[in-house]
Amino acid sequence: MKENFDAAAYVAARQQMINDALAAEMDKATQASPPGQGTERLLAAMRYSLLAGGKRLRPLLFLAAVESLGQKREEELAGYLPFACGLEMLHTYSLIHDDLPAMDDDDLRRGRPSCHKAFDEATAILAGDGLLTHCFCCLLSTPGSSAVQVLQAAQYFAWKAGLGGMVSGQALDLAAEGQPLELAELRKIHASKTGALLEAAVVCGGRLVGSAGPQRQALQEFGRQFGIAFQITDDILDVVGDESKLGKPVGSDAANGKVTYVSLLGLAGAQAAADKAMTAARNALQPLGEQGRLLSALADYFCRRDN
Ligand code: GRG
Repeated sequence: MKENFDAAAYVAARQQMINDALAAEMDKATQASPPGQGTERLLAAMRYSLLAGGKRLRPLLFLAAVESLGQKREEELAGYLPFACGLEMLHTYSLIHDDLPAMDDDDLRRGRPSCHKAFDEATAILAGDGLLTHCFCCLLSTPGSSAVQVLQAAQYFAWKAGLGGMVSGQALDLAAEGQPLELAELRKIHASKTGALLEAAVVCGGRLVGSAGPQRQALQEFGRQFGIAFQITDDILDVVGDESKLGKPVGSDAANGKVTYVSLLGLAGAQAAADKAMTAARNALQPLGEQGRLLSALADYFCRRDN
């Protein structure tokens, strides 16, 4: 990584690469799907949510791990884009389902009507299902690494996205609704619901380029701590953020009576907790030396975000 590294320019270039790959993947899937009115509507809803912007944080972290730990040149990243696309598909499915009336019941996502508002509930459920399942078609078609490495990374990701992480976290969150929560319980919910995918994105990047042992542990701890800092920043932005930049209303956590880091710690306390987690994330990367600098710069960039 160069001394005068420009994080904003790096992120913009990688986001472009990821967006192009996602659009190409959806074109390919459209060509291969059985034609008809039903699939046209399903694919339109999948595209609507997937190609609606978003920070592309999980694929960015994944590619950064591949790039720095595997010492890959930019042109070699093409071999890892299917995996990156799969990560974003799974994340987008979780947002579509989370916005449904039976879950968080949110009308806005990524600056426009959420999927079930733009289409209808049944189509939004199917669009989520389509993205969740197509994620694994993408992950398993990653040509950059050996078949064994790809299988092991995909299995790890499936666990973290499901019972070992996000889906269980969502279940814990639903069960906690309306209950008084302690900080430790809140951390546990978010470590699964939000943190597990972020952690898995980094670890899978490392696994695909052969990182193991202490390297893998460093990535895991970095992902875990960054996940905490990211979630706290999300809670802070829900209080002090700008709706036009966030693409969703601010104040929704308080309006829905949600326990957050801000409601438990206050704004200053939440900021201090985010800073502490970021320091721990940077420290976790120390054993990687120069190879940890890109991930550290990305984490800093996204914890100073305004959306
Ligand atoms: C429905 C199984 C299921 C799970 C949903 C991730 C999740 C679980 C719900 C999202 C709720 C939420 C807003 C959590 C806060 C942190 C978070 C994951 C924010 C959204 O991720 P970003 O900021 O979104 O990366 P973009 O749009 O930039 O991709």
